[in-house]
Amino acid sequence: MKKILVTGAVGQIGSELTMELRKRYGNENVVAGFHRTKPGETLKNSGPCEMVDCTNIEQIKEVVKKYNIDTIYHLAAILSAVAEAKPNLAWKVNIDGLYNVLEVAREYGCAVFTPSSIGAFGESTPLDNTPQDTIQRPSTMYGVTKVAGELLCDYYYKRFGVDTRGVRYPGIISNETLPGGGTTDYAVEIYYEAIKNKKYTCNLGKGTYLDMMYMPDAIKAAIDLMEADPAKLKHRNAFNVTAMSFDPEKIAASIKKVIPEFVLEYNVDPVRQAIANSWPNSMDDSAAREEWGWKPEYDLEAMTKDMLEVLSEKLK
Ligand code: VAH
Repeated sequence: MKKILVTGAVGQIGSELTMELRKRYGNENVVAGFHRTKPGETLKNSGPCEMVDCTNIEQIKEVVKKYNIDTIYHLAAILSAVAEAKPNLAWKVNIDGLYNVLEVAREYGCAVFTPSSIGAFGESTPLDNTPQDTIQRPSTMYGVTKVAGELLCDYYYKRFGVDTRGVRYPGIISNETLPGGGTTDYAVEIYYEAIKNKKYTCNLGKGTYLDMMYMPDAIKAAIDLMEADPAKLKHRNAFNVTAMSFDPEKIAASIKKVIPEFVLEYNVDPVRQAIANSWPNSMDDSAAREEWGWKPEYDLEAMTKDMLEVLSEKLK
């Protein structure tokens, strides 16, 4: 049976990924690694939790040895907007933290899942139908750490045989844990505000198209890739995966079909807008579809229906 460590397990993706992994592999076989934010009741009461600061290699080693870990889902990271405000911290967590995880994986024979992002592209990348293999000259510290992370994971596979795999996630929308400091956070906040106030002031401008995905598909992508037949993987650490592409107007229109009185306004954040402008409008994810059967289940309408149903209950 797999023995899994999830770093960043209290984050937006990590919190739901940990619960799904516990459902599939058994609660006691999935360790929730946390650092600054302590785990909530759900994570604490459903399986083992351990303090894992990914910038402290000894802490990673201790947990890997204590639980005989064979697979690490490394989700601990500083997201794009926070990374622009704190570039040194972003390098320390996103690169030194990844390096530590890969070194421990090399020493103890663990497979490693590390997400990259649409943030790994820049303005010189073809922004429409962005190819799997193309120019990557990001202009953000987040993007620099994501490109370097992709290359580091490739190196550990080729040089040391570490089973490293990863995807380039788009913006992820979810209704459990709020995202922490990303450029795509608006696409989560808009649903909460639609329920609470029937109005939302968006910090990205009209016509800002970005790839997006609903959390159930994001979790499916991570687990399906880690379960995929390695013989079929031509790429490994940076599969483009997407489910939809929309701008604030489009997501507002889908909300208005359920809440007709919803009003969208704008107050553009120049930092987030500059980051978003350097990211693809839409990615080509054919390599993931061909090499390990990637296929999202949720489109914008299905995601909006589910988000508004779940949040209507949650925010009662
Ligand atoms: C961010 N949500 O906005 C993250 C993600 C593609 C976006 O990397 O930084």
